[in-house]
Amino acid sequence: PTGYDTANIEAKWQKAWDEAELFRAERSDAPKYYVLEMFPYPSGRIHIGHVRNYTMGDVIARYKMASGFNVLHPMGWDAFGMPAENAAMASGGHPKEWTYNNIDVMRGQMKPLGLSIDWSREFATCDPEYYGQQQALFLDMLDKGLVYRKPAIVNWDPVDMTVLANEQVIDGKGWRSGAEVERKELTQWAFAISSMAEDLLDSLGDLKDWPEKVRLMQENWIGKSRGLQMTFALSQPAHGHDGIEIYTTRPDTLRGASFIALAPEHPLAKALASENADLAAFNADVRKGGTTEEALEKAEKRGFDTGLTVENPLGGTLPIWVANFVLMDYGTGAIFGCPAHDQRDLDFARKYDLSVTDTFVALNDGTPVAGTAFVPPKTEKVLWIDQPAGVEEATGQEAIDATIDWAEARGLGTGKTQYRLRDWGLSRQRYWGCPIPVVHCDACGVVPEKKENLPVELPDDVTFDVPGNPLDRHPTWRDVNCPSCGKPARRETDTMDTFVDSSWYYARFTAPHAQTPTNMDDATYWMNVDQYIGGVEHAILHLLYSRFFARAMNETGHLPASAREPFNALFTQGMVTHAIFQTRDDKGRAVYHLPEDVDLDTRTVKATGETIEIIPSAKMSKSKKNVVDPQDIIASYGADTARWFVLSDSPPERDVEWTASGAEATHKHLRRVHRLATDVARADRPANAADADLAKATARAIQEVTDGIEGFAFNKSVAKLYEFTNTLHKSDAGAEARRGAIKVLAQLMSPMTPHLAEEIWSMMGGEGFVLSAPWPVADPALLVDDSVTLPIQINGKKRSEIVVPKDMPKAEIEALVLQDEAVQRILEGGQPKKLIVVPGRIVNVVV
Ligand code: ANZ
Ligand code: ZN
Repeated sequence: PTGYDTANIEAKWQKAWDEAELFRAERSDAPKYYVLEMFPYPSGRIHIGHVRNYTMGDVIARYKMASGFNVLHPMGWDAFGMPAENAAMASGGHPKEWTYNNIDVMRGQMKPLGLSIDWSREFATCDPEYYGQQQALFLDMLDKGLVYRKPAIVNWDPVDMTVLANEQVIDGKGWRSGAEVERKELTQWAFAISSMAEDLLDSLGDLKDWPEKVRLMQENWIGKSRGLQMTFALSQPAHGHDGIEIYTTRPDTLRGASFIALAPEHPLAKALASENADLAAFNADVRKGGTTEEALEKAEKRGFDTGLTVENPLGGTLPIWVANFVLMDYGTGAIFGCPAHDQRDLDFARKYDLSVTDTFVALNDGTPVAGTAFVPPKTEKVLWIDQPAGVEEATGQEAIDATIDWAEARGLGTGKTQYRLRDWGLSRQRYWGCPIPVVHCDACGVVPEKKENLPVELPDDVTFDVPGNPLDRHPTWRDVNCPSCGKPARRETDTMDTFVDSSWYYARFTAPHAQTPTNMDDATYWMNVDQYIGGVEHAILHLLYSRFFARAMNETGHLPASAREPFNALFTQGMVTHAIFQTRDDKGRAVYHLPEDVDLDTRTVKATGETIEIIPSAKMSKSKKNVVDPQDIIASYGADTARWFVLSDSPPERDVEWTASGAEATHKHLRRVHRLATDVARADRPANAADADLAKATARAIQEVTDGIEGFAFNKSVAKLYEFTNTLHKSDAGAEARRGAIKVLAQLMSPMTPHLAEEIWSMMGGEGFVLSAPWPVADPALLVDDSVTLPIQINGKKRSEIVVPKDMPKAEIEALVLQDEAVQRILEGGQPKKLIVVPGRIVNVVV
């Protein structure tokens, strides 16, 4: 077949690449380049958004290969997690089966895309070979104190019977079950990520090739602040407490203190509750509702007056309340409420009729801001009212610093740097995760499993008919002998948060089958990831956890120090969107229609003739019937069309809208390129004057396409390639020159449309694979633009322009100007009064 038969062409080249093991990465003397896209969760099918993500990585990988780098471009599966278990509960299957089936399906969809992936390195995080090494890493971290056990207040989903991570709590409800989340105290494993807060914050400054917004999000998440830890003496000692230690980041507002609030889990609150049934009931009630800041922000502020008071060092006393919005694991679990400047405190004070005292007035208009919960600006000067440290006109920051000094001098408290970042609780009461490799022994306590017994494998024979963790009710799995004393003991049944799996996979790819978490030689050669690509939804947790793990792996001897920041460059890509086609039913509710069921010319539903409403560029969602399946696109147009489309039109960081007409147009263009190459291959035209012009256009195409790829502006590269194809089409150059230009076109297209590029390359008699040919370099001499466009002004108004060689003598330019049509029309056969040529800039004609 001579036409653009995508199915054959693409299968042929994929097979050829495979057989040549073109993408297999081995250590070598060549400089290395590691490109990684965030690995997918095997949810079922690949999505067109995945196609965009992997195509971007593939463009970089292929471009770097052609540029002489030894490229590592791996792929794997982030395969543990609740959806597998939920599917098992819903349909009676097994999470393992569900997961590996999905992986097979998705791999099967991914391979036809022709990605330059080293599939020999593929793994799924649910492979015992992977998670066994994760367990080894866990034990090494345990050894170094980087993971430990602590009582923690967790989000408890009473329906799924599991602890939820904060981000799994949405509006106070479990993300899967939708049940109202409760707070529960459990002994949990935690990673000591906060011990690295300072380093994680400082090093952000070195990540020059990360998006600014991601660095800022990380910075805010780490949330460093300097505040005051201060003790308020109890007016009357109670339950062995003489005072209450609070933490504040705004000691400058101490004058506005109107009450003390304790977390329900605060030791004093608990002690009081033990003899006060009402308080006990209040505390129990507060446990309903998540521990996320968002949940606490939204929940109605509620409190319980303990009747106790503290002495206010500024005079008088303050009542002690227990309040639902104070967290036990932040600061000291107690605060002073300052209703004048904190919205939560203000809501609380209004509800319980507590005083509101202003501490400053704005300098500009002098109006007090009481009752608006306006926090004194840190960098703007204000006028303070009776400020304890005696400041008058000062910024918030100056007042904070002065108040900390003031409190320290009086022995009231000490300045303290605090991070919002809390240690990362990793215990999950689920089956489909990496078992935590420890044993509980009555005699020895918590004992690490011996490394030679790893992996601690998940049992296959589990049931999901009842909620809760199947590992807990397995008849035998828990029963083991203590690794220390040998007596009967119990296995830990908690598994690890699935974020653990994705926190070190990039390191494992450097030696996916090593008998240790990594192999230092391989890790040292391949790390760091030179270019990481993924969705901005992972900007905070996944990246922060990975940065922590890279440090932990360095401290446990699994990564070199140079890999403590694992990702040199990060790119966050936009989504692929698609229009939603909707009508409304008689109740005004939206009814969605599949693209193939509507007629876009008449904007109607084909079957009923109803007029459709088009919502452009919407996020794809099954329920809105606007999902594009890559498999359909590949079947009708081929992978190269899908790849080219997702790169064109929009800058990679922005969303791109998928349209049927755009896909059609893309395919037409590629077919045209194919035909052009076929014609050129056959043509036999002698060399001529147009050859030089084509050589210049080729040089410019090389330059601009390369710049586009280097600058992550693939859409610009694509646009240039369209233009270059047109130039080639129109060119009268000889056959030899055209063949040369087409070969370069194939090379420049190869990162985006690799199959078509190989096809053309071989048509042109190119040697080996297009990918193995060195990336073309533009001849600098051909890039110099040696002609200029001169505007022609007649009596001060621009009327025309001429293009002339840069070095054309004035006299020749003058002669050309006089022949210009517009000039001749105005001169009507006469001579101009004046003709002034400013070389390289402008021509002025005065008549
Ligand atoms: C007095 C005050 C006055 C506060 C004011 C704020 C504004 P960031 O800055 O995010 O770290 N806080 C302290 N511990 C808390 C806990 N365990 N649960 C809930 N809230 C707590 O937040 C620090 C501020 O959050 C602290 O400063 C404290 O309220 C509150 F105009 O103290 B502030
Ligand atoms: Zn023991």
